[in-house]
Amino acid sequence: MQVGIIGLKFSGKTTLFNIVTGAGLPTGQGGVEPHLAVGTVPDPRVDRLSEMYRPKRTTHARIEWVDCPGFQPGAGADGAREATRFLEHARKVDALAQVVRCFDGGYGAPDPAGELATVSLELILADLAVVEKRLEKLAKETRLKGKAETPLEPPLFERLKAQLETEQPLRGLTFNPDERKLLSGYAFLTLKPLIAVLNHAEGEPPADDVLAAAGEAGAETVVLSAAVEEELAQLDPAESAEFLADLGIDEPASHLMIRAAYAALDQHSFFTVGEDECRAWTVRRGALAPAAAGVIHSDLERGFIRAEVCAYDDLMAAGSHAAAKAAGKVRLEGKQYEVQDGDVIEIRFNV
Ligand SMILES: Nc1nc2c(ncn2[C@@H]2O[C@H](COP(=O)(O)OP(=O)(O)O)[C@@H](O)[C@H]2O)c(=O)[nH]1
Ligand SMILES: [Mg+2]
Repeated sequence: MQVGIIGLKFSGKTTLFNIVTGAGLPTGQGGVEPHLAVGTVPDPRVDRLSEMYRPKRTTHARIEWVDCPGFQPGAGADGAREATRFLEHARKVDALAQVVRCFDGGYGAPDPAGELATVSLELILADLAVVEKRLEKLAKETRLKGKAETPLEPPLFERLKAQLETEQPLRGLTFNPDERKLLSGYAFLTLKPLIAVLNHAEGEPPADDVLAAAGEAGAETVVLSAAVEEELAQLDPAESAEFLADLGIDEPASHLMIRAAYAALDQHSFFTVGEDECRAWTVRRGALAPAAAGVIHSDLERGFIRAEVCAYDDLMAAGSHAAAKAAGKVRLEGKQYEVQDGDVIEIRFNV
């Protein structure tokens, strides 16, 4: 799961990247180089499973974060080049997290709603360019062959064009499964889930109209104060928890970001356990058992026979796998089983 941190220069992207990955990069540079780092997803359930099984390895789920190049709108040729670089990196990720500057910080009066609109327009125009190029190709194909190879495609792309021309993101449209399939190869930016990250000055929560604009722009809204949290993240956990409590912050920014990423991408976790490894895996909500098996290894999906499933809570209540089994809490599930958050799963397969 890859999340791209995007936004204008000096909005706090690199500061947020440091918080979620511990990368410790310098901030305040207006840097335009992309950075990639992996952040682990803390989950106390994995730790407790590990206490129960005492495996050689304990592996938490991971999210890859990309600190995408920032850009400055209307900055001439340099600005255009920066925007192109930003778009190139944003295209590769699964979800976008736009950092919005709500603090002054010496960069001028903040304009959060304006920043949201500016970045949104940049993404819309980039998608529109792709759609127009495809429509030109389809028109040529139709001229040469009398009809488009995939008759579904021209009306679909006309619909995309109409949406983008009214400056609306593509995620506002609904698509049937055939259309989704046709679109899957294009990596449209405005189809990616967007997390709006309101980066505000400590003690100055965002105003209602800013929250409303963020809610309209994104699937998820996160409110944080990046500079403060970056400092706290350098303290030891007990100290930082105390400071967070003093500041009235319930949950550290890294946790808020991870939860928003899971929600935006509609993901949840299941676990595998054993002497070798206890591990958390991430899969789309609603995924069936074979697809979940495929997250572990393609052989497990291909040769899937059955899944032996025990809910995490049942396993903990029973105290051991054997006790859970004796209590009838371990089920054998087939190919149609929809994996639930917290399922402890063993895949039976044959290849
Ligand atoms: N006052 C204040 N400054 C911040 C906050 N978040 C980031 N900054 C500062 O703003 C500057 C730009 O941040 P940076 O993360 O480099 O922005 P980027 O260009 O988007 O990567 C740095 O000096 C940060 O310390 C914040 O919440 N409040
Ligand atoms: Mg930066």
